[in-house]
Formats: sequence, structure tokens, C-alpha cells
Amino acid sequence: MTPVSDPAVPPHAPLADYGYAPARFADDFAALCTEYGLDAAQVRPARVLSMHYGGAFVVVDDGDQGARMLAKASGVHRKSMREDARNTPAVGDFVVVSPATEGEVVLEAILPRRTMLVRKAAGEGVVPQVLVANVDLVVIVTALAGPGEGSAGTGDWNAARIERYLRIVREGGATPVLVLSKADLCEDREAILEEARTLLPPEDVYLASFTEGWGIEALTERLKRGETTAFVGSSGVGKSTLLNRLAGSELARAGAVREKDGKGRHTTTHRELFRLDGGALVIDTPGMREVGLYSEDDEHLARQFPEIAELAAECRYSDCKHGDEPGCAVRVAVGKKKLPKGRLEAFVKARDGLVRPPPGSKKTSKNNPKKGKG
Ligand SMILES: Nc1nc2c(ncn2[C@@H]2O[C@H](COP(=O)(O)OP(=O)(O)OP(=O)(O)O)[C@@H](O)[C@H]2O)c(=O)[nH]1
Ligand SMILES: [Mg+2]
Ligand SMILES: [Zn+2]
Repeated sequence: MTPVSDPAVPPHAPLADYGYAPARFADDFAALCTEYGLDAAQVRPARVLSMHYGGAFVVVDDGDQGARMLAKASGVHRKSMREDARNTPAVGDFVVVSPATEGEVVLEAILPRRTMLVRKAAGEGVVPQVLVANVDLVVIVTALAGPGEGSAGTGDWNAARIERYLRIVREGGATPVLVLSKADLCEDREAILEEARTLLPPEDVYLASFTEGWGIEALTERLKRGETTAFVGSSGVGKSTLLNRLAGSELARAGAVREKDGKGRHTTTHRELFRLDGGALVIDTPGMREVGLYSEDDEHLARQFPEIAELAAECRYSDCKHGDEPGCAVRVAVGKKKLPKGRLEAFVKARDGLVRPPPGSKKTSKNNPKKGKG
């Protein structure tokens, strides 16, 4: 197993410094070896740093150092990925690999995840997608100003969206904290801070300017050696800028935001796990276009009414019933004739357990012009 010989990739710290504790995984590791018929003398543990078309980049021990290798899924594992998308490796996963060719290993199996962040994949119905795995802390970043450095704007603040994030993080077993970034550009910051502190324990909310560099120290204390923290939030809120601040170098590319609307430009394009000098592990993620909520309970309804599930993400209240609540995006869509009124009625009936709509019944028949004439 010769490591990837890319001069841009320095030797890595050993796997133990990436959060792998042999004692903690011993039973799971042995169980997987038995289940998959793997030779325990051949296989070893690794951790997924990033995902690429060809497979997962993992860190695996090579002598007393860590080395970065490309891990390609075995045939058996590939099959399990087809059966359930959740078996696709995610950044932060601890995995079992066996030797292959130079710079490559075979990914045999994923060790059970302690925590994970799951969302329904954007635009693909409700196929769940594991965003990151084995994270202790999730830093939700929301910007108090739209555009980047130098100009004021409306910001990204939306309490309902933060509540959806909090639910996703807690459902996945990790601890959420909230960072209000770009506080240097916002005059109402104390008021928003106060509101934010009603959504989660007050000590878990931070006000910061990543460019001016204040408010970061208190947050840094939450990032513990050997623990993994993921940064999540919309594009352009400053996740990569924060990472670079913490690292004291340009680990990740941070980008400008669009002048005209202050929206981020999706500078970060993939999730990646970094190790900071102090030993904390940080996963930077690209801005999320859609915070979909996925839980087993919602799955059935969301599958029947994907367009309503998508609209509901924009409702002002995270628990909107699409009745007479203000800011209901679903009723707005009905008003604009973008969603047939009957669809909403069928949804409400199905949700309240009155009628179970037959699968695919009476969709907007435009979508299905070939089927039955009436
Ligand atoms: N004024 C001000 N600007 C900031 C702050 N944090 C980030 N910025 C600027 O906002 C812009 C976007 O920052 P990024 O770190 O690339 O944002 P991101 O969240 O990583 O965005 P994506 O990678 O697209 O998801 C950059 O121009 C930063 O300099 C802040 O606290 N205050
Ligand atoms: Mg970024
Ligand atoms: Zn609604």
C-alpha cells in the first residue's frame, strides 16, 4: 500500500490523531471481519477525508505516519450501496480497507456510525444522503449580513431554518452550536443574538466576525483534540473563512459573494475533513441549497407529495401545517396556481390520517401526458 505520491499532499498524522481509538472499535471491527469474511491480518481501519468520483480519499496508517490513499469500494460493498444509499461512504466515516495497488486500497465496509448528518438529496425525491459521519459537534453558521466584506445587507437570519438545522443535527446524534457571522456588518446583532438564544441553550450561540477575528476564541474552546466538528450553513456565510482563521493558514478556499444579491457563490464544492494543529478535526462543507428534513416518519408523506415537502422547507415555521399560518410557502404556491389546490387537500387528508391516497394518484396530469385519457 504505497501512499498517493502527490507532492501537494504532506504526510498525514497517524489515524489515532484522526479520532480512531482501536479499543472503541475493536468489537465492531472484528464483527465486520466475520460478517464479510475478511482476513483480520490483512485489513485495517481508515477514515474518509473526502469523496471523489473514483472513490473515497482515506487516511490509513503507514508505519508511524498516516498516508492518504484512494479507497475504491469492493464489489460486495458496491452492491450494498445500490441497495441503500446510506451505505455510500461519507466524509468522517471510519472504514475497513484492504491492500490493493499502489496508492489504493479496497473499501470493504463502513464501521457503524456513532452520529451522522442526513438530509434528503436535493432534487432527487427523498433519497437520503449521509452528509458527514461521526461528528461530535455541528457548527451551524448563519450570516447577519448579506454581502461579504465591506457592505451591509439583509443577512441570512431565519429562525425557522435554524430550527430545521437543529432538528437534523439532533436527530443525527450530534451537538449543535450556532454562530452568527458577519456581526461586524449588522447593527441589530444584539436583538438577533437574543432571539437566537431562545432556540438553543444560550451558551451555545456565538456572535462573531471571521474577518475582524473576534468572537472566535470562545468557539475554539469547543473544538476539542481528537473530536470532529462539521461546519454547515448557506453558501457565503463564512464557513471556509472560519476554518482558515482557526488553522491560521489558507487550508480552504474562501470566496467572494455576488454583488447584486449577496448570495454566496458556492466556493467550496466538496466536503473535506481537515486536522488543525491543536488536534481538532474539522469538516468544511459546501453551502446547502436546500435544508431538507429527513426522518423515517416523514418519509412516507414526502414520497407521496415531494413537491409539497420541497415547498414546506420555505415556510416560515418549521412545524407549519399549511393552514392559516403566516408565511406559508405551500399556500402561496396554491394561490399562484403553482400547486393544484387538490394536491394540498389530499396532502392534508393523508397527513391527518383520513385517507391514504393511492400511489401516484391524480398528479398534475401534465406530467404524465401518455397515461389514460380519463
Ligand atoms: N464582513 C465579514 N465578511 C465575512 C465574514 N466571514 C466571511 N466573510 C466574507 O464572506 C465571503 C464568503 O466567505 P466563505 O468563507 O467563502 O463562505 P462559505 O460559507 O465557505 O461559502 P461556500 O463555500 O460557498 O459554502 C468572503 O468574502 C469572506 O471574506 C465576517 O464575519 N464578516
Ligand atoms: Mg466554503
Ligand atoms: Zn406552510
